[in-house]
Amino acid sequence: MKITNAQVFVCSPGRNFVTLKIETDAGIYGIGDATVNGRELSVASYLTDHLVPALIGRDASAIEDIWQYFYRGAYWRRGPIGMAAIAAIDVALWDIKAKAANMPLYQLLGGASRARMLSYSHAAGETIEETADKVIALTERGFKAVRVQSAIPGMPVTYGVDKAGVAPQAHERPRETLWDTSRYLRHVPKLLGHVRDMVGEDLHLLHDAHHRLTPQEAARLAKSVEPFDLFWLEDLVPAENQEAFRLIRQHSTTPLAVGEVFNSIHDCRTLLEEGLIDYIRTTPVHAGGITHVRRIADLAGLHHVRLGSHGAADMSPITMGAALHLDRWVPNFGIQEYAFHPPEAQEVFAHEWRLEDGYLLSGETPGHGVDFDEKLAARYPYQRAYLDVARLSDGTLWNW
Ligand code: KDG
Ligand code: MG
Repeated sequence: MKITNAQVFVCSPGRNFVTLKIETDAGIYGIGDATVNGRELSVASYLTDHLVPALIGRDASAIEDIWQYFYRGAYWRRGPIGMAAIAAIDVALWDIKAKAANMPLYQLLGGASRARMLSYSHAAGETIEETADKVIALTERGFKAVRVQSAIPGMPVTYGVDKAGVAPQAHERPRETLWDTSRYLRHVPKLLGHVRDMVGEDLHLLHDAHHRLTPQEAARLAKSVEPFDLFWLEDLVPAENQEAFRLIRQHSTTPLAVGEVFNSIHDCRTLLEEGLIDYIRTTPVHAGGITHVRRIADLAGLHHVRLGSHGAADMSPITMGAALHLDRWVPNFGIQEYAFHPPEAQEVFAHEWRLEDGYLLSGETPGHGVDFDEKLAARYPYQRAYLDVARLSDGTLWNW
C-alpha cells in the first residue's frame, strides 16, 4: 500500500488546527493532527516543505521505519515543531493501518485494558465561589474529576479565566499579563480548601500551576495543599528542569503531573527513572505520535507512573481520538483531560469518541474514528492567535 498524496490543512473552526491527510493507492486515507498552539504555520510549512515530499511513494504500512526515517534521519531532531510534524504522519499512518485491518486502533495496539476512560474537565471562575459553582455544574454533567482554577485577587488577568464574552487566547499578538507568585501561593490553598469542603471526599480535584513556580515555591504549594487530597498538582516548575522535582518530592506526598510540553522520551527520562512524578502528560500530537508516546508510557509503567494525557481544546479532535485509543490499551492509564471543543470544530472533525457520565469512550469503528471535512474546514480560514505572556510587576518576563 503506497502513499500517493499527503496534504496539510490549516483551519480555524473556533480555534486554529493543523491537519494532515495521507492518501494511499488502496483508496484508504488517514488523518493526523499537527497543531502547535501559536505556531501553526511553522509546523504546516515543516510538513509541506520538508517531510511530505519525502513521504510520497513510501509503503504506508511501514510506520516504524517512517518514524525512524524522519527522527533519526534528521540532523536537527526533536523540538515541538519537528515532533508535531512526525506525530501527524504517525497518527495518520496508524489510522490507515487500522482501517486496512478493519479494526479500531486500540485492537492493533494490543487490545483493550479498560472499557472507558476516566476524564477531567476545567472549572475556572472569577472568584472562589464562582469556581465552586462551576465545579458543581461539571459534577452534575457526570464528571468524577475536575481541574480547579480561579482568578487570583490583585492580578487583572489570570490565564485560563477569561471574562464572559471574551474569547480565550484570540489575541493577534501575545497579550501581556501580570504574574505575582506571592498572591498565587496565598490564594490557591484557600480555593482548593473551599472546593473540597463543598464537594466532599469523593470528587477528584486537580490543579495546574502552568510552570510558574521556582522549585522551593513549588514544594511549599505541594505541601500546603496536602490536606485537600488532590488527584494531582500539574506543571509546578518549568518542565525542562527535571531535577527540580527531587526537591518537591522531598517535601510533599501530593501527586505530581508534568509533561504536556515534552516532545520526546528524553524530556522525561530522569523524571520517570527516579519516580519523581506520578502522571506523565505527553499526548500523541506533541510527542511524536502513537509510536513514541507508547514508548514513554512503557518506561513510565516500569516506574509506577501513569498516563494522564494533555487534552486541552488545542488538541484537535483527531488527537483526542488517537489518545483515547492509546488510553484504552495502555496498562498504566491514569486519567484523560477533556476540554470541550468549539461546536464548529466538532462539525469539521466528526468523531466516534464520546463523553458519557464523566468517562470518555474511544468508539469501535476501524481506525482512530475521527474524520475531517475539508470543504467545511475551508470556510474557517486561519486566524493569527497567541497564548498570553506573563511579566512580574517590575517588567521581568516570567515563565510559561
Ligand atoms: O496551548 C496551551 C494549552 O494547551 C495549555 O495551556 C493547557 O495547561 C493546559 C492544560 O493543562 O490543559
Ligand atoms: Mg497544563
